[in-house]
Amino acid sequence: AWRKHSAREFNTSDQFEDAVVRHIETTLARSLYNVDESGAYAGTALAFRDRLVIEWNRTQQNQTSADQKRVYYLSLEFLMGRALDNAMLNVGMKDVARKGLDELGFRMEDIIDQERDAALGNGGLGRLAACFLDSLATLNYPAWGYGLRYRYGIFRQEIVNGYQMEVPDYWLEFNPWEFPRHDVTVDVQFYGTIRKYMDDSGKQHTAWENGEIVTAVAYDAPIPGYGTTTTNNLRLWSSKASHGEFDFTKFNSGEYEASVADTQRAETISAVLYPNDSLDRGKELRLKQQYFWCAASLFDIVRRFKKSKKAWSDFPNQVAIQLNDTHPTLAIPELLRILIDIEGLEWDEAWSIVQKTFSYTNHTVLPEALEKWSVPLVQNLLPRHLQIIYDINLQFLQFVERNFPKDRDMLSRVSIIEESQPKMVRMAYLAVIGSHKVNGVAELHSDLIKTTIFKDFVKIHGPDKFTNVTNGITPRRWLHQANFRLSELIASKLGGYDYLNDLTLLHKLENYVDDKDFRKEFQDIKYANKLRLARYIKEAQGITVNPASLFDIQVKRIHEYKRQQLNIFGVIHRYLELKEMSPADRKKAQPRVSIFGGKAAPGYWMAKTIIHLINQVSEVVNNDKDIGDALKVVFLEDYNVSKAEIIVPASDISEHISTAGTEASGTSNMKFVLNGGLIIGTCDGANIEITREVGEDNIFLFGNLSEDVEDLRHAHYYSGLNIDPSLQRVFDEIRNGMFGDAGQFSSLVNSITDHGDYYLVSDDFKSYVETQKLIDEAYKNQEEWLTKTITVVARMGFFSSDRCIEEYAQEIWNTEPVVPPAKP
Ligand code: 26W
Repeated sequence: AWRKHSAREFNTSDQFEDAVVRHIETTLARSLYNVDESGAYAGTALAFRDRLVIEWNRTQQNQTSADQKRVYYLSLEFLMGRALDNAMLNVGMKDVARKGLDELGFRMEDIIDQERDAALGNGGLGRLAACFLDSLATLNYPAWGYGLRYRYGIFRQEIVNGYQMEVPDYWLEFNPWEFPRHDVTVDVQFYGTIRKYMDDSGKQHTAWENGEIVTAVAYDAPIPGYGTTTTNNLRLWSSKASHGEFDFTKFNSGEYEASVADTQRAETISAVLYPNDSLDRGKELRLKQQYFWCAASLFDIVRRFKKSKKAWSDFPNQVAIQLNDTHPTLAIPELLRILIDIEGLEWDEAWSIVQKTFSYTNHTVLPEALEKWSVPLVQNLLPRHLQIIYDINLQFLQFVERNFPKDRDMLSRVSIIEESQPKMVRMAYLAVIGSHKVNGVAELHSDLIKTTIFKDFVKIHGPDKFTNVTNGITPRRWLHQANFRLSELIASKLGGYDYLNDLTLLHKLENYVDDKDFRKEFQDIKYANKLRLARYIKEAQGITVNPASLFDIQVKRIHEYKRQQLNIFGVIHRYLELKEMSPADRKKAQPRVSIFGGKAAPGYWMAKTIIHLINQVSEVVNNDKDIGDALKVVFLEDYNVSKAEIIVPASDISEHISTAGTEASGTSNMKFVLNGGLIIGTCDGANIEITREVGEDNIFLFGNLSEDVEDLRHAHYYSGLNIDPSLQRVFDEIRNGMFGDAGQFSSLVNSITDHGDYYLVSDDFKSYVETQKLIDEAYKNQEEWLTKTITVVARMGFFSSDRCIEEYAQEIWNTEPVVPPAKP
């Protein structure tokens, strides 16, 4: 009887309206009288969700029977943003929905705007994970993401009197995209004791017992590919108290309050995303999060593998696990524990399986971001894992000793355990040793890790273990969705949207650089995008900006190494120059809008000071009657993924100006250029490869090179700084109170003048300012500028995350796509 029925999909706007109405009335039990925008959003989301779910089920069944190697992407962060627009475009029914919504009396844009961002990430690393999920599905790879279902994502930023305030982001009130799987749970243990014993046959065993148990509950979200029916799974774990016998005893013995407290303690584990994006603070709760998520994911992966009844030696042929930075490194000792303690494998066999299964991506060389956990902390929380880590270390150090008997210091340098007080577990070393491949995220970065933090490991394991996979971005969200008119224009010239599945096809646009109509249309689209951002700035920030000005944008997490301070000092310099000009000269100057956005980690004082300075400068400059449109300064509150979709298409210039050697890759640089914006940047991260692709004439590079950084820092220390008079004037004006109470900014200015200028602001200031001058000049020649912007778009094919995923699949995972099933 089941065969006669099937779930129905809408295909026309009429059927779409039916589905919306049905969901509003029944799924949501809301009245159809005065449905508001939030109701229309809910109905629309549920209608599209139905379509996704059908493909999702088919994909999962098909992948299971295909019996191929699956990829598991373990990431503590997935910065997904909104899902509805993406679902509509991937399913290909956005126009149908637009018509339907119109007939119901709603504007598509307003409905899309109802959705809250899924902001389960800090920045680059989390957004990269989201782009990778999109590419994995689009390319039909059988792949799952595993993460944590935080009740609170990254905080919402409010600016009050120029200062950042953090407001909790409770985002789950209505989330139609997730499916709780109350039947998919894993019990995870913490603390406890170790018991060694011998069985009847004389075999040695280790048991980890008497710990505290917390239950992980799976929440799944569908990840649709573009131009394919493949719909993969993102599984996020939520923590809750385990209701084993222990708790019931408590209930029965009248310890009700204690039991409720246990429940809350358990729920705390997945409560909140840590908002640090580059500082390891070594908090116990963070370690708990990491183990909770690794243990639940590994249990789930092993459970799935065991259903296949294959031999353990087949595990690495069925499973590839990618570690997104060191956050999931505990998965390495956890898999060993499962294989040895629970499944009874011998060490050597288990270790060989582990190494073949894991691979590790490094995203930073900043020393303060490299995770280390104190041995006493690990000993207490995960006693068995600490033993296993020591065993790994012992085997490894014996190997090193045999092979490098002459290098006396080598052992202490490469030991997983740092001999400090207290001792520390170096997670990056554990990740390197437990993986078969280690990759950096841009060429320069991958070279740097081989010569700095992992230098010894290149000698020990050989150079082939280390590789590069330059980051990429999904052109679906970052062009087709964020800049639909440009996507449409490109499709009209390239004969359709195939380029969204093969971004290298963009190169054909070079044939149209001289096409008058095409140029006009391209320029109109950029202007419309700037107008849209100008309207948003007016609405959100109350600042009027002229869309004909040069839009100069720097949006990213606030960090000294990213050097927003260099940018704002440059803005102050420009302001001082404008003030000195005659009104006639000021009229001739190229008008500019300097736009900033980004969050500071709540405990990162210097970053917060930089935000404060930007806001104070904005206040002074925007209210200076002499200046008018010649310069406006905007700090956009609460930068996030959905705001990036408005900001990115609207740039003329974007800033990627990190101290050379510090930004591993950067990915927003790629987004801006793909949308026809040019870059001012340092020779750092992926800027270098962007230059290789677009040509040196189409990017504004400045500043010192990474190979000179060490010497410059050394020189600061021994011979002092060389502060250009133009920068000195900026400091003088800040210290004289031009931007309010100077005391507020003294730590920032002094970090340069008195404390070694670690990020080389003084060394790069002059060339930065000169390069900005070149930009003003170049922008005046609008025809040439337009030629550059079209050319760079045509040359961005390399930076699709599809290309990255193919590289991971071939060089690291050794996996093949699964052909999606034909529609029934
Ligand atoms: C332990 C605290 C912590 C948390 C997050 C340390 C470090 C991180 C991340 C690795 C920070 C991050 O997002 N890194 C960025 O990763 C992007 C994707 O590869 C790169 O494009 C950026 O250059 C890099 O800063």
